[in-house]
Amino acid sequence: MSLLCDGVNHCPNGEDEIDCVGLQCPGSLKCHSYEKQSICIPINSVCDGIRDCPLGDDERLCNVTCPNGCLCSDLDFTCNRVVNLAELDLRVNRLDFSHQFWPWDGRVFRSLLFLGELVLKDTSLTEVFRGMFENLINLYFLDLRDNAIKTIQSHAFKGLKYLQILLLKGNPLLQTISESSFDGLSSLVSLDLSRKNINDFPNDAFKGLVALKFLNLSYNKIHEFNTDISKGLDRLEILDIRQSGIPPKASMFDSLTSLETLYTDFYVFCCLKPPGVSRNRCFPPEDEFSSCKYLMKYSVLRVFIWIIGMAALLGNILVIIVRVIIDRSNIVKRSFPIWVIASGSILQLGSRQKKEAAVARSLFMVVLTDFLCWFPVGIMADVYVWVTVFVIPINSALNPFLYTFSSILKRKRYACWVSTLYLTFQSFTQIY
Ligand SMILES: [Ca+2]
Repeated sequence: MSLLCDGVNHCPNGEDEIDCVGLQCPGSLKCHSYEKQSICIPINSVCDGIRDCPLGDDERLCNVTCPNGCLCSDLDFTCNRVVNLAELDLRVNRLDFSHQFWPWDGRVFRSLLFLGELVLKDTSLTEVFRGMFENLINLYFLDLRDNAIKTIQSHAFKGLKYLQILLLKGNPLLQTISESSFDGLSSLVSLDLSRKNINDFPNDAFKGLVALKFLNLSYNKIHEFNTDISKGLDRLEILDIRQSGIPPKASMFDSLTSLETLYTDFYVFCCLKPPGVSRNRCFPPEDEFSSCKYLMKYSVLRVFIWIIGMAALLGNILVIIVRVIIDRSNIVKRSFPIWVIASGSILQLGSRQKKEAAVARSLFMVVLTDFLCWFPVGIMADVYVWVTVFVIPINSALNPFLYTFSSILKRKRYACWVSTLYLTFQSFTQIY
């Protein structure tokens, strides 16, 4: 009774704080107001068997029996063992069966009209079956965390029209959501289905969630999310599908007319966002490399990314093979300053130096192509996708050809020229 008119909402809808203006009861009990009457009764009238308050508040919490194995604070029961539901005080407000193995053999909770909070955390629950809680019509808080739930049957939460908070975290085995699983939860505001093993949603999985504002589907293995599944989520404002496995699909968000914030892994989802989601409320945000206009439109770009990327990869692998396995003996010291190359003094070097100068010219070409590829990027305000796809990767694709393979070709030409000279010399000696 001391919680009445104490400035804190203890009842789900704050009934304990209604019509409290001017009601001061120093040293006595404040009754629930009735027909706008403010009534105080003496403390010795509490639990005296006589109904003094108009609504009987003074006799309500009397003779509460605390079940064996439970700790009770008024009508808040925390039980350390399984109790017989039939023996529970029907006026119980809060039940906590955390960490107890509950015999979940298909039984339904008996009618507990005053039960507002039910905690079934870590109870080895494997399935939420149809109508399991339907007699708990005033339940507003249900905690099912850290269980082994694999399936939520259809209409599992039937009758819980005042349920505002449903906690399902820590159920990694959950993979089956049935049709109309959440039907009836017309007051539920937030639903967190993250970090489960959910593969699929039937078309009306979210049917009845008319007040839902936040839906978290991240870290799942969902194959599809379409307008049929999201139909009915008219008031959804925040959707999180990061690492959910959901592929992008045209018009996938069309039925989410109130959506304001969207969390995804790729910017491509932001190209499909409904108009209510502003650019700065779609994540990840757009950057220089993400563009709906280009990446979505031209599949040829994606093909060329692969071709140029594979050319660069193969070229560099061949260079490693040539240099390390075949041409190990030819790895000589070829370090000299680039300014020597650029100065043009290479023309005046000796024969051995001329050989090195040829290598230096290859190096110079490498530096030049690096410069030409990156120079446009440096001066452009925005890096467009065409530059990203074609110009920058050319740099890494060209290097092995400019440096290693050109020197191999030159060496082959040199060997060919020497053998021709030798054959010519031999034929001369045979004639004379
Ligand atoms: Ca009384």
